[in-house]
Amino acid sequence: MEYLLGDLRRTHYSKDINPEITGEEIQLMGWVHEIRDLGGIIFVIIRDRDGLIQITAPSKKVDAQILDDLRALRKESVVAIKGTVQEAGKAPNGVEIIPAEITLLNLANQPLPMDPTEKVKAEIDTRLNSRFLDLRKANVSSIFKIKANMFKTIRNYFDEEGIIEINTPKLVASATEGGTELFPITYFEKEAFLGQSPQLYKQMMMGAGFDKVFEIGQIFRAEEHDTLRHLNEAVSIDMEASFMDDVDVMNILDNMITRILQSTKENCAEELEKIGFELDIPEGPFPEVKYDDAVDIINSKGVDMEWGEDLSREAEKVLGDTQEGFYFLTDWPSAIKPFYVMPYEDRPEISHAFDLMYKNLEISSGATRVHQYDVLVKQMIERDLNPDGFGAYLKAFEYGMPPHAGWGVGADRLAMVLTGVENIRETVLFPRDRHRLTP
Ligand code: AMO
Repeated sequence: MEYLLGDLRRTHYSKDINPEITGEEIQLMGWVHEIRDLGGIIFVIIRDRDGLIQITAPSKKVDAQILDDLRALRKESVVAIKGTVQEAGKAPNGVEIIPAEITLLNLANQPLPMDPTEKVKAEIDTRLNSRFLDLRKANVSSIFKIKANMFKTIRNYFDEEGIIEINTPKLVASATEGGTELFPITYFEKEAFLGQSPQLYKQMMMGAGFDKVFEIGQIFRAEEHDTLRHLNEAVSIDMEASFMDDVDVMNILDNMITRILQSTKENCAEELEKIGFELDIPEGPFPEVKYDDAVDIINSKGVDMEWGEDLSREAEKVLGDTQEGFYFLTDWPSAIKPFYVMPYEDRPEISHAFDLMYKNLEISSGATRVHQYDVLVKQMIERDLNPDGFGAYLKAFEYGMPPHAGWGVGADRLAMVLTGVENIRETVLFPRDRHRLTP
């Protein structure tokens, strides 16, 4: 029989129960991780968000009713357990609970669609299909604790730098990052799209006089390719700052990433241990490789690449192999960058655009932006875009737009670096890819 919560309230999380509180009566809430019935003694391991704790019920010491209640439990059921703390060297946290009252709050069906105790390894698809169970595993939930710390560090850093958080629309009327990657939707009688990037809005906020802004939000890309680093819905950390250029915002990005690496190491030591990952913190500013030089390096490694092309996957790999970790790839050809990127004055075929790479993974793109109306319209036309479709954006460039620069970081890709996972799906609670729209 299942009971309601009623007056039952947790007094301790598993992590707060230790030999120092021996003898105390506590109320614990959690999931049944494991049941071992040895006849004369029953062991039940209870799991909560932060860890495991052992319930020990010797038949000589506890009521027959308690023993019956424990025997009736099934794995992954939710229970409230009242009991007394006792030292136990071999148990988790060096303690065990002698139970006085068991309340079954929710009984789990059996068999389970997957084993959340890490004993049986499951394929990523099986895991994602039952993601709520998969997320009960300490190594899996650790990834999200590290990601939460990452966002907290970013918000603290931006706050210190006077960068204001904004939220911009995700239902939009035009493309920003190339038309082929757009998800069309029906917006009443009009056609609309899911936003690929807050690019146009963060730039308009420069025209609004907000000086420095950031946004952490969903971006949607109708990417056809099914890779370990692409999602159709990702989270982007976007920054834009007035009266700054590409070099200024690269410094901000470098500082932010370094802060995140340090804070992960400091605040998430336990989580890193649970996932078995050693995080390296690089010294000094990230090195810079100019696109011109990258082309030479890539060709010298036996991968053909013409000047003016985007890097192929092979090119990213061989270039990444020449680098220790993070590096900036700068001075990209203007023609393969979006219309809003500022070309060099003295060499307009290259632009003030950069990518931040981690080995062969692109983490961020950014640039000095075009802030002159005429240049912006010209660059749209050169890219076969109709300026009429960008009326609301262009208007902001006619009435006082400061020079500005910014970048966007793929939050899920950055989380891959922090946790060492190879598949981006591992860093997203409920990933959206070419084949997955549920759960
Ligand atoms: P870009 O298109 O390079 O630039 O995107 C910025 C960063 O977002 C991440 N990203 C993705 N992550 C997972 N799956 C995807 N499909 C995906 N697409 C992008 C990457 C990438 O580096 N407006 C510019 C940014 C700017 O200039 O401010 C933009 O969107 O890590």
